[in-house]
Amino acid sequence: MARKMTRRGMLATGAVAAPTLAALHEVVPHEGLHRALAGHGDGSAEAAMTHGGAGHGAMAASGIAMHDAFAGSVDLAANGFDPSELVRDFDQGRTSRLPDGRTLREWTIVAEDKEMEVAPGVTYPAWTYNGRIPGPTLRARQGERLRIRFVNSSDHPHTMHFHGIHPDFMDGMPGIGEGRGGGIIDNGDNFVYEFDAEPFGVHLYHCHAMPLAAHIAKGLYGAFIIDPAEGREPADELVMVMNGFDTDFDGENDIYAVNSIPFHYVENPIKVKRGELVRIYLVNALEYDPINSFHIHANFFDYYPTGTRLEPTEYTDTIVQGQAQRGVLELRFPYAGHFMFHAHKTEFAELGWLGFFEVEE
Ligand SMILES: [Cu+2]
Repeated sequence: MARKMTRRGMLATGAVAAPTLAALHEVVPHEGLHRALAGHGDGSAEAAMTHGGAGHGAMAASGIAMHDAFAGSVDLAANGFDPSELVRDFDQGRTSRLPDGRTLREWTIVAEDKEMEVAPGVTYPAWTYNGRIPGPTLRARQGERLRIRFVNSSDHPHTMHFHGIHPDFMDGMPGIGEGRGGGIIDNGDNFVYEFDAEPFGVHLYHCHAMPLAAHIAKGLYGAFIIDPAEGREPADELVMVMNGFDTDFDGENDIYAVNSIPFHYVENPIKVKRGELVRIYLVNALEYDPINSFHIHANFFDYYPTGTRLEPTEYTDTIVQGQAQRGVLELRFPYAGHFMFHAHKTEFAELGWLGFFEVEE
């Protein structure tokens, strides 16, 4: 393979003959795409760009074509989590009553190193919360007292940094609170984070050890939902954490997904009922790329940024999120059938951030 090609170039020329992602890496130098985008591409890259490989019209076809390049399946059992279950898995912890009548909600979160198959045949030395990526979707109600016992069983120091409102030494920030047992949590140590559930909305937690980008990219993040005190309208609720993996450690992502496994929801569409309210808690945990996005085909949704207000700010089919931005999407599907959703960034979709809803009667 003498000619340098981009990932996109391979799609446009049909050069992908269902190799594994690892093989794909050997023939698709990472810098190729970025050189092409910067105007330094070679002939094949430029040809690919001008022949519509990146066009929106080619999205579905190219996304599916790229899906073929990920042929095979990931050993979900070995990974220890299935995105089809994770998408509706909300961890309410265990509750008890405090003397003042408030609810105390508690979890135990263990950081551990784990080899993870992030695409067929591609293993990744991940760092996880409770053995999964994203970590458990922690769910509480506004005003409750939350207690998270964090155990660091990884070989590296980590923290849990929650987005929310709390005292400084509960912030999981290295250099703040070590005198009270907090701050950076060394391997083998543990710490109890405790604070009130405020404000309601969809938030996230992640490790804040340095170097920050590496600690997040390795898998240490999860969704953190605080329901309004009065609750929300009953709905079929889903959690989608947009993420990716830099499998060759060059500071750029090689695969993209919601809930970690590229194209998982193409092979296993998310089943929903026609006419039923669907609520998506969407979180962008993607490291290295400045923006991510979500687009639904043939439908529109109400969007509640950060989920902190009960009135939507937008009725749309596409939203953009920077890292750590998140929001609540509400929609109903008026038609039965298959409806695609994906990052409205072609490169991300082609490299795994693409799925389907299967709407049933
Ligand atoms: Cu960490």
